[in-house]
Amino acid sequence: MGNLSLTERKERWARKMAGKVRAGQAVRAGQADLEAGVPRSTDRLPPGQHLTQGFPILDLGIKPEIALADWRLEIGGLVENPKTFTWEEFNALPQFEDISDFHCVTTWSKFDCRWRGIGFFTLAEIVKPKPEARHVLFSSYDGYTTNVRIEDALDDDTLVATQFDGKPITRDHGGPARVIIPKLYGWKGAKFVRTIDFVAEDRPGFWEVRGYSNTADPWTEDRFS
Ligand SMILES: Nc1nc2c(c(=O)[nH]1)N[C@H]1C(S)=C(S)[C@@H](COP(=O)(O)O)O[C@H]1N2
Ligand SMILES: [Mo]
Repeated sequence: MGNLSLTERKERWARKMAGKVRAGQAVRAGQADLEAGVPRSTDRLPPGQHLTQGFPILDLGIKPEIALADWRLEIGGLVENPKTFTWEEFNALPQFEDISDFHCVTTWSKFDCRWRGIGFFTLAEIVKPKPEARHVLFSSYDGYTTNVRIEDALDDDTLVATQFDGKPITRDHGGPARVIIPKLYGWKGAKFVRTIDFVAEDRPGFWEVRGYSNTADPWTEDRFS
């Protein structure tokens, strides 16, 4: 698995936030630059996408209602320390905030989404994936599943978000907790996330078995398989 130290990840992430690298391919100006009037990069919209001002809602027609007392996040598979978090335990972990652009395969993009939650790298440091782990599978309270390569899950800006724009994520948008992987199309981010499994063999998820790309890179219009 990735062997970058936490500090190296934070440094890389800071460079992304300062608009200096294309981590997650979302080049953007940092807050200080914006205040100084430095123009934003104009190549933030991937090919075939259009910008939306709203925030569309996409789900399977089910928005599971999960009482926080019953909520659990179970992380297991090929890890040294499998762990099931309660809501209190989960929220006591170090918090991570990240602003990123969201790209849905149905062609809408939303800029500057401010997510807060727990960095995926923080979770990985706790459960300690074994070297055989190559893929990460997510499953959700609505029955949704999706799969990514471990390196995408371990990206600096991947997080399990509990807040959007300073407020708890609404049920419409996948609360209490949802996964955000900024550099991939939105379907790779499981709303209502319930389990995270580290595995050796890839296992296509809900949309992946229905013809969506396994890798889902918005910048190469990697939409369908
Ligand atoms: N559990 C769950 N997660 C999901 C989905 C879903 O149907 N169920 N839809 C995916 C798709 S296709 C997209 S584009 C985003 C949409 O997130 P939003 O509804 O907050 O815009 O969630 C993704 N995660
Ligand atoms: Mo989507």
